[in-house]
Amino acid sequence: MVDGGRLWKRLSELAEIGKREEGGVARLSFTPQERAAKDLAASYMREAGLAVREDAVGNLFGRREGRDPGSPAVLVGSHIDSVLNGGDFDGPLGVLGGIEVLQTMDEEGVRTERPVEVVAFTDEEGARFSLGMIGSRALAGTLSREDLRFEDRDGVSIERAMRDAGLDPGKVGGAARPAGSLAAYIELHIEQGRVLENENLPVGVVTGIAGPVWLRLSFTGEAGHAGTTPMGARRDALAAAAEVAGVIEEEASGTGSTVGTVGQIEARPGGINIIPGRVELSLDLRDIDEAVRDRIEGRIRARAGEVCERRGVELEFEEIQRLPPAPCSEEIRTTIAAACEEEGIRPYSLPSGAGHDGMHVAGLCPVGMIFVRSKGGVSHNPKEWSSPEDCEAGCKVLYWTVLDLAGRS
Ligand code: HGY
Ligand code: MN
Ligand code: MN
Repeated sequence: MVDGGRLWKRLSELAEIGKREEGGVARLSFTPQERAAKDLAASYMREAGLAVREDAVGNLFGRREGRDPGSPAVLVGSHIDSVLNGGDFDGPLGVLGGIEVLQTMDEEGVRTERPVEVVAFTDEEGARFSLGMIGSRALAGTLSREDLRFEDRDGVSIERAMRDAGLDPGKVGGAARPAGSLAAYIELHIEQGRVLENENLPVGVVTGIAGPVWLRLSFTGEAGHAGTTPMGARRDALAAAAEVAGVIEEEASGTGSTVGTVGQIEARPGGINIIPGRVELSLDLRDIDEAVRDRIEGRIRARAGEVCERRGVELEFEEIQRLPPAPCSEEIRTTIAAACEEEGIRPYSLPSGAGHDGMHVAGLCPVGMIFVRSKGGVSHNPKEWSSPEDCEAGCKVLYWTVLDLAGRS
């Protein structure tokens, strides 16, 4: 059966890569830290006896053949890139858990009908280029050359970062997997919420993944002298943005299921004695119900327009991404629930507020997710933590699920 000690040791080793002095990890896509993390994961894949390869966008795969090598593969995976101040589990648990399952199968001589692959997707978080899920988009064949124009804070585009990492952006189309080539995708991930902790459960069955809309709001007022411009004669872009941020919080709080976040704000010219003339603000708006999300988005757009009209500030919206909520496969949910019972765990279903690569892989095959309890629900924070026991429990549920999906022979 899976070796929870080996999984925990590998989680700890991977967590050292990109470790920041102030705590947390930073492994942004196409950086030396992410490269080192992929090299370490590749070494674990080889220890597990897997055939290791990388595709045109840097997705790292480990493959174990089945009795019927031509049959659609079961794909297990997650990501090892992180947010700017990430924790040790968001992503790595799913990649290392998948490797642990395949290594266990190899050590126990388990044969399956289908091939099984484990993947570490490139740039799930979008922390560097504000797009995200580049690897799973490419796998699903939905990553366009246009998408590669997104730039990081230093003005480096995805395209340039790929070239610097030795990849050819012109070949990203080659990463697409043909329809029918995958039988199922299953991801083990930390919950990043408090539901399982409140239910006193180590593991949960994910029902679906909330759909995010990411927008960039640009406010254009008029820069001016902080000392000589009367309050009534200003077109202060930052004061307008601040009022709109309050509107976002108020509207998103109104439904009980929607979440709205302003994660980035930039005021220019940025002098202490200059009234800001331009402000850019990000909006991350999500709901498991697309109609509710889009209704709230409409209300935010309307009210933001009124605020800016009153203040004499121009407002532009740029859409960065818009993804529908992704329901998990009923059949895979049933399989995961049976695996939970196999481990003596009460099956418990819950939605995912966080986005995951499965939202894109869902375009190719049925997807399922297994959640592991997060302490205090904390994530995207160095304090993110799940216990060794819960990680092992999640990996055991993943093991039974993969055996069922891959057809143990
Ligand atoms: O943004 C998300 O929900 C995920 O952590 N990438
Ligand atoms: Mn994640
Ligand atoms: Mn994350």
